[in-house]
Amino acid sequence: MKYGFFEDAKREYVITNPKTPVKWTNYVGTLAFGGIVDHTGGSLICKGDPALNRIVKYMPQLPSSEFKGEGMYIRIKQPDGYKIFSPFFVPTLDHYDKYECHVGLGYQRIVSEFYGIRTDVTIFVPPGENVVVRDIKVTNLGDELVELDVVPVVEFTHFDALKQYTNADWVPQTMTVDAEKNADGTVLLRQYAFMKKQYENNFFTSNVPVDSFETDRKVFLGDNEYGTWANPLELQEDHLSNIEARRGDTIAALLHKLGEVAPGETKRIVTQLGQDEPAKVTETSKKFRSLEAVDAAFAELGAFWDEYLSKNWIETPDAAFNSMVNIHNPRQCHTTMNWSRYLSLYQLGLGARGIGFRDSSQDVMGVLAGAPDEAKALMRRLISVQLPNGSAMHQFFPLTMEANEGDSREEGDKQWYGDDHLWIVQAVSAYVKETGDYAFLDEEITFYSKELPLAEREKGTVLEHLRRALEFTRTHTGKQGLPLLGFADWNDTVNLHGDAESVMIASLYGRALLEMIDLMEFLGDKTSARAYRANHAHMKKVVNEVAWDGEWYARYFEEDGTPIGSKENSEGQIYTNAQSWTVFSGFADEDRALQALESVNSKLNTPCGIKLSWPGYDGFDPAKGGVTTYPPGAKENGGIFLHSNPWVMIAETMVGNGDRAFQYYNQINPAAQNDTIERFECEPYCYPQNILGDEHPQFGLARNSWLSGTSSWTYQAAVKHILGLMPCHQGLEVNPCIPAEWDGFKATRKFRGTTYNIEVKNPDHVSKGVVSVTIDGEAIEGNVLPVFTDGKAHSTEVVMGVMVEEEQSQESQKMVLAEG
Ligand code: IFM
Repeated sequence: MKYGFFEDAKREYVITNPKTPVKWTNYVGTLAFGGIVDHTGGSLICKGDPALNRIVKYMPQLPSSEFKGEGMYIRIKQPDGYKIFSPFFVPTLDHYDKYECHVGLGYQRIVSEFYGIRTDVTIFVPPGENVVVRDIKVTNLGDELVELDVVPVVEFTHFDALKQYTNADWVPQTMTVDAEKNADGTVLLRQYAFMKKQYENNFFTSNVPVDSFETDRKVFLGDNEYGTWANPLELQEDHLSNIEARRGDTIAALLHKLGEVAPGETKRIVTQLGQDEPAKVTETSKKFRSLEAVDAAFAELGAFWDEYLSKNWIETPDAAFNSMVNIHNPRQCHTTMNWSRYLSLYQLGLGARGIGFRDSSQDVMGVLAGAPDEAKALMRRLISVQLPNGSAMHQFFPLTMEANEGDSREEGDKQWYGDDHLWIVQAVSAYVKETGDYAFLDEEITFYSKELPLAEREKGTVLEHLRRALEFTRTHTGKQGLPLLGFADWNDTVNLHGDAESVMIASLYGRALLEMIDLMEFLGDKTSARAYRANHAHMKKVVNEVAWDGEWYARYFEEDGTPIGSKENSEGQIYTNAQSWTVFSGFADEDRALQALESVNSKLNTPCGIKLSWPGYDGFDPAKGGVTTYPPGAKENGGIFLHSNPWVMIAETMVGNGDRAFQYYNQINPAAQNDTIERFECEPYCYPQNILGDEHPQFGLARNSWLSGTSSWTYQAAVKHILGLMPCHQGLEVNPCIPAEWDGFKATRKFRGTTYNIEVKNPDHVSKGVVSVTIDGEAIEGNVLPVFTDGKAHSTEVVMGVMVEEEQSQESQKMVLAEG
């Protein structure tokens, strides 16, 4: 790999060349406290809400060579002054002998060698704490004594992130830093916007004596800021100014004089950047001055990931698949569950965004095995912004739980998204299947109201919330009988006016109904099961009568009945989601499913992934909305919108095409981008949201890494559908759909307290079909592993093979489960 390599044994990706095509990032901490650290040490840290409580000024739009948020300088004393360099390469850009950024699970470790000095810095948020720790070790690799100074620096932002960018004079007029010198020589710098003085203070401190400090960027850079971050003029002085800034661009720089460092000798400094109530800051800042506390916290972080990843471990013949499924993909799922679409180098994180109802409902499904409690807590918050009529607010701010409808609309347009509420049905269903926590369905949660205070809001059980979600869609249909689009569905950018209708919402509704039928039958509520089955059959009929276009399903209908995503259209003739979801919902019978998926393959697939639609709209059309603001091939306008790719993989497994499902998996696997990384540009260890499609001159260029529903769905496609380890109400179903050439695979799956050591054998080289299952040597009926209460590990052998006719027909019946 040109820029680095995977080191699976340490669960890291190691970047060895700092000049990556764009900044490659990692996440530390959680939304409660944490943020992004880039591969050259820059950081963007927030507490609780990136828009409303941002700590560090990270400007992604500045060139990659610029100082962003946080950095560090090392000075080597020389007879004629100081040799100054950044061990993070940026912003001084010196020649390095070694550069390694270890992208770890919840930590970033940067190891570099410049001018005979090795610097090894581990950056992480101790679990549950409101500080970022930078554990800095500096080693003299040379043969002679060197006199070294270490100067870590943070640049603060106004807490209201958007206000900082407005450049209003009153922002710098409020920014303040106070300094406290401790008896042991350590220094604590407190920073706040004036109105936060009594409420929350940011702080920056270290665990060793400080020679001097700086808090005013203008003084640090020098020469009226004609000094630069690449060469801060104040660093040529023996001491920093010790100024406590009372306005302006506030920073925190601590000059540590390490004195003489002998050959081979290492010195260690720990810095903390945190936030707390003013009265607690002094006490809080003491905790990680202790090296033992730092080491223990880092071990605790590792233990969290050990536990999280231990729920599902696989060994297949494909190393890149193993690496993604065992480490990087579940890790990304945890990150998306945490941050929703709120903070990355590409997501807004500034103004009215918050946590997305649709997005987070999908994210939840990616973490259920490893983090069920976190998932449940997030679902409670999501459900609490569902409206009494069953639809949902589009997003909410996590600090205030204030919810809103999302993007602004033109007068007369609908105020709701047609799909949001349906995703939570799938999320809750997946949660109870994974955990067996059926009591959650009885938990009472309020419905949202803008007008009523919390105590006066209507309450309903979780199950009631799900029922109302389905009822909203059942009762909001248009002339064709399909669900109304509202302002938009999953595709935010197709904004049709009036009573437009959506085939994707119909299919989402169909899938949600299948989940409810299954649940009702398991709970013994036959009446509800029957009613939901009738609703499913009805919508299936409508979709097949109205939306089948000959070789694929149309995607939308305008109010006057004009189809979109039909061969009648010259642009936007075919849309991926109308094909995958009609299969996933059980609406497409086998012939149509195969035909629709063939059309996806022939019209939408590229070597870089499946496009969302084709051909792209070539010019702005207010009647279609946002999709036409992009050039053809970009984002939702015929770009390779990765989120939609796993849905096709899933659909392919449902028709038994394991080879194609795996081909689709591989072509978007970022870990397999070795040869194309120069055009791909993004991180190889996480999925991006989009890749430019083949109608665009920069076909293959990826953007918007990390926070994408691609993560949860690709993980689900891989584990539940390709490997076929599918939680169901009765136990763990094993029904793989793999490349026929595989001899099989092994998996360790911890499910509802039982550990299954599973070996799947594929002697006949089929893609799908289970002919026998044994547990601890005993054959069982069917392919659902029962839940054991003995807490022991159970070894399971699954043999794949050609199914006899009767078994096959049972299998295809499952595909259209609702008909049963
Ligand atoms: O489905 C949306 C998501 O909610 C936000 N990002 C874009 C996707 C497709 O429009």
